[in-house]
Amino acid sequence: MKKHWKPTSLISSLSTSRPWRSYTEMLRPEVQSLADDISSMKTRGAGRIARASVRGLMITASKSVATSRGEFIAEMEAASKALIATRPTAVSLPNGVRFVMHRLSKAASSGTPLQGLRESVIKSGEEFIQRSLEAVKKIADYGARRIEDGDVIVTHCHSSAVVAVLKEAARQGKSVKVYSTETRPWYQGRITASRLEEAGIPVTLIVDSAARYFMKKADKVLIGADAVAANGAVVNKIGTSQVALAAHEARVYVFVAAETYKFHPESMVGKLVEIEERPAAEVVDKSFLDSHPGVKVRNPSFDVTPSEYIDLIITERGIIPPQAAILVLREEFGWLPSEGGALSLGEEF
Ligand code: RUB
Repeated sequence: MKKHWKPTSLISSLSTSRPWRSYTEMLRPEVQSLADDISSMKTRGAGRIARASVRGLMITASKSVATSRGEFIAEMEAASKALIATRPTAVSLPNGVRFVMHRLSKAASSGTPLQGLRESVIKSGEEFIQRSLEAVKKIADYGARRIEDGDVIVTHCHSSAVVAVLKEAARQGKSVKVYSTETRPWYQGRITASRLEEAGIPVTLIVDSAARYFMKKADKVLIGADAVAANGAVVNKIGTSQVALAAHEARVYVFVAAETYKFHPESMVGKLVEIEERPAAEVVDKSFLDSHPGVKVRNPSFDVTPSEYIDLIITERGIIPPQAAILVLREEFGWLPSEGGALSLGEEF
């Protein structure tokens, strides 16, 4: 089944800055190594990095040797800043950290003693992780209902929410075939392909540039998200917007699987999602760079797909059209203060 469309654009900003090193002096070695794993993409995917960061806060709290509430809070804030700065695009990460820090800040202002503050971090961290895992299960359930028996699905990168939807559809007895783009330069498409293979779902790995070639065979595109903006635009792995564009041209549905903690609160006051730019050496090897000093290499890690190229966003609260993203944000965060548009670490998740 095909659909109608109209185009638009959304501007995003690019970042090459890596400010997180400046916060690391106060980090415990275990948390430092957890932050390194996120930054080097050993831990990757928006949901996983959010849960890992929250675990980083829990470790900081449980191993803290702070002797005063002030010292403890300073330590937690330094860890928060370092963790948030490891990867700038996935908004799940600051949202996860805020979830915990907001509860810490509330406990601190109500006079909770040091041990209670520690417990607050551990308890709210466990709650976030639990909610996050449950959200993926609900998305799998809601998303699978939108998959029809016999569907051919194109996906890009590796999203655990997408894999969960596909596995649930298969579990319900629906037969699906998947084209997984390999996803240069990190080849996350191979992870998707192997997860689907393990689940017995027929999968074909294709090069990224073959997405349009295979689109005519597809019924749906199913992708994950690193951030969802108030206007319904979706930020996901670089190349997603090209896949969506090819789907749009071929009138193939584009579905996004995204937990609500990937919705970007500051986008309600016009803040752009920062697009991470990663090292050139991820694209070509060092010997090429050394022997071709005149060649410039760019490596943006994400891109923005405007809402007009997206049909549905599958969240744990239900399935919404992208234009309803603002309603989800309002429900989660209320209206943000307009001045500066900044959300402090203490704001509600
Ligand atoms: C991963 C990516 C995924 C989203 C959603 O990028 O773009 O589609 O993060 O993943 P990277 P999930 O590999 O650079 O982290 O559904 O697992 O949260």
